[in-house]
Amino acid sequence: MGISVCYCLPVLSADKNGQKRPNILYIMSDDHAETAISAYGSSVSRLAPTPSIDRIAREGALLKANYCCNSLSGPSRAAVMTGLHSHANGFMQNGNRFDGSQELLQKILQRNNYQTAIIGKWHLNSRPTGFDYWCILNDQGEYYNPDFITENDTSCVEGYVTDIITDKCIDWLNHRDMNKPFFLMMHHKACHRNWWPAERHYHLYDHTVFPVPENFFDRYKNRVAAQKQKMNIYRDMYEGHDLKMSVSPGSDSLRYDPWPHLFNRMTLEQRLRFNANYRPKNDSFWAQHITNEEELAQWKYQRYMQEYMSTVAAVDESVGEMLLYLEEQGLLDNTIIVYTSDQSFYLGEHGWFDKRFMYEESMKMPFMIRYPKDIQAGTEVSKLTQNIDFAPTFLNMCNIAVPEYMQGVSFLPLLRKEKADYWRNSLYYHYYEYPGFHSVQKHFGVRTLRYKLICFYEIGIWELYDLENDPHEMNNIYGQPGTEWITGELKREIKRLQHLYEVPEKYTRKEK
Ligand code: SGN
Ligand code: CA
Repeated sequence: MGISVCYCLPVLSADKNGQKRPNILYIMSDDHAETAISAYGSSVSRLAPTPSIDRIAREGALLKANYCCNSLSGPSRAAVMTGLHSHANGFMQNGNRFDGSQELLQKILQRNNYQTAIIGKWHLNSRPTGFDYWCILNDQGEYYNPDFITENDTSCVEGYVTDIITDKCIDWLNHRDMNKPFFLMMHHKACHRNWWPAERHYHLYDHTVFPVPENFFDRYKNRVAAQKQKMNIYRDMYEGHDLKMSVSPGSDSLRYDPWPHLFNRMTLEQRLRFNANYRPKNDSFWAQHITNEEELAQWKYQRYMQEYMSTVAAVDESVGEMLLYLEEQGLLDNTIIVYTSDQSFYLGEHGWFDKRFMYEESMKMPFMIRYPKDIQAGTEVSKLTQNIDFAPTFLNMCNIAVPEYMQGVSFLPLLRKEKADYWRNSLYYHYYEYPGFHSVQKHFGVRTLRYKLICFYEIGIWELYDLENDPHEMNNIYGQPGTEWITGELKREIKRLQHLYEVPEKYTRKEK
């Protein structure tokens, strides 16, 4: 790729017109489903609202068609920091080692006098670069008493991970250089598997019955790759590790726990409170003598949702705390505040948890942004945006030139509700992690405003969805009479995008 880096001369905290540069607070959680954020208005989120996260959208903009380019933690984080698709930034699947020597959003901001920091999940297997301060979780991190790694040491901090990250962020803000604008990436571990709630939320959703998605009992007709996955709530969740189910009535031992070290990290008191919470719940499960598979699947779904939404509750409190802090410090309006997640997540749609597929629930990325100077309260953006656009957008908002090599495009005009007839009508997606966790085949595809064409290229399977008539992607119409024209158009569009983004030949595949 012809990379021409646009280096901007370091200037003080004002741009060349003397305008004060905004701070950026970028809050990103992990695996937070769009349907679990009440600003997006789902029936699930109405039962478990997220008022603080919603406030960002209400006082700013809500992106309604924002997507990631590769629905997995490491690849999404790499795309955000580089403005590049996975093949171009080199981080294609979890476990890769991120090349921190390349140009990055935080480095450009640093050269423009920003003070930069990242606190929380990193998950890129190399040491962070471009940050004045970093304090990261070890790999996925732990919910209770997690280890934090800094430039100088690794230390275990007692407490609940979401709360600790919040405290660390506020502490860093309190001790920052007040003469410089800041860029803080606050990366929560929650609501990632295995969904351990904070103790104060142990009983939050005990009596909530979450609506079961209409395609919960999907049998994956005409969808070979979907048949092959291993992310089914009923079949693939670990009953101990994920669902905290006990081996028998009256027992505190969990049915199957492949990672006992997570429990071993707990203090005796934490462990006792954990047992005091789960034992009666598990005993009540045993007393129901559920033997029917469908009923058991529904029970597991409720347990999953109660746990998952409880971890969301702590994230929402954390966002509330950060907003309050900025308000008290008089920083609210001069700070670009973002809430997003590395990808969205399945909450029982198709019977699943996890992500990875190019289907809507996992390709989506919730995104809201508040910055009154550029964004009117209550703005909604429905054009197609993607995580590779974040870096260009932030630079644009800070009045810093966007490097030409970035593949993303600033969506600031959309946030400002400017006319943008030139805006893209399609998005490129590419998932690479196979074989791997949850057995999702490698695939690439294109999403337009109405259609989605996916190619599982190692098994030679194509899928075509008409999202207007089939929003839940249950009916693969690839190869059906009447779809020839649109299929041809979409295949040409995939080729155009692969050419535009310079996807190496080895990652594309000619039609079977
Ligand atoms: C862990 C999870 C998987 C998950 C991956 C990737 N298992 O391995 O379910 O798909 O992370 O998630 S766990 O039981 O160890 O939590 S990602 O968000 O980091 O990409
Ligand atoms: Ca994730």
